[in-house]
Amino acid sequence: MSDLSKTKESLIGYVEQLDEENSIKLAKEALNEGIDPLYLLDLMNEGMKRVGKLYDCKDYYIADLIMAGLIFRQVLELEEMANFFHGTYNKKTGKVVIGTVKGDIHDIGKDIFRYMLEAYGFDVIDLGVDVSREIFVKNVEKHNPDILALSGVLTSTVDEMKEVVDSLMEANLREKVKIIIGANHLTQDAFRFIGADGFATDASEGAKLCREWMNVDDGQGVEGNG
Ligand code: B12
Repeated sequence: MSDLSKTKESLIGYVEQLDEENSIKLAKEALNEGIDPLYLLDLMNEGMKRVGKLYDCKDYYIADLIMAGLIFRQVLELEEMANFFHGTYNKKTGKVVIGTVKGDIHDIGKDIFRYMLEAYGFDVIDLGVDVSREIFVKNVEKHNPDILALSGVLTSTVDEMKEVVDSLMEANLREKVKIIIGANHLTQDAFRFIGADGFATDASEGAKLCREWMNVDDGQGVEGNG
């Protein structure tokens, strides 16, 4: 890449301005030139945060959030990105059930976390978005996963995450599964209130924690990701 800091500023700026064509073009070029895909996602995320701030200030509207989501999704689905995440691996690290909790339809962060887990050799059952506590309980019962992962980007999802944990307790399933919760807004206090086993504000950190839980040493479990 000719000038990484220029690429960085340009990409964040294109996402912030909702410039679909240039965001995707630059992301593709950067990937072809060898940028770390995870670093690229961080840059995209930074652009999204700026979009969120503009929405907060009422300079952007809901249609702009939709557009930002579409741009991120297209970058996530670039062939170069897919190759990074969907390397072939022959090792099953563990089983994870994942979903975005009820009331929330944001799924980009959840999907990034899922792709990372898959790249690490986890078998992931994705329940999608706006998932009720009953569906989580049913699927923990059915699949007997090592880990249940809850995503909730809206701050209002803290209560719903706690309800999911409580419902698992009521169904006598809580002790059978580790629970990780993830979102930008989560704090130690929210984590303690919810009663999960771990939390992360970043997908990479979360994936690292899941590997630790499964006793996977660093450097193992990923093959074919170049
Ligand atoms: C794109 C977007 C949308 C899109 C989502 C498209 C999609 N397919 O996901 C759409 C248009 C649907 C949308 C809708 C709404 N949105 Co919105 N949205 C955004 C925006 C701009 C980007 C979100 C995003 O994808 N970011 C990129 C990803 C990578 O980041 P992420 O999801 O946070 O994930 C990271 C971490 O959280 C973590 N992570 C996430 N999940 C998990 C799970 C686990 C287990 C782990 C370990 C980690 C992890 O890993 C990721 C990074 O590594 C944010 C702004 C922002 N600051 O994020 C607002 C934002 C989240 N939205 C917001 C709002 C208010 C809404 C609406 C209520 C607007 C409305 N009036 O209708 C609705 C809610 C609809 C609903 N019921 O869910 C607010 C939330 C404020 C709050 N306090 O809760 C934000 C912060 C904007 C703002 N500043 O006001 N939105």
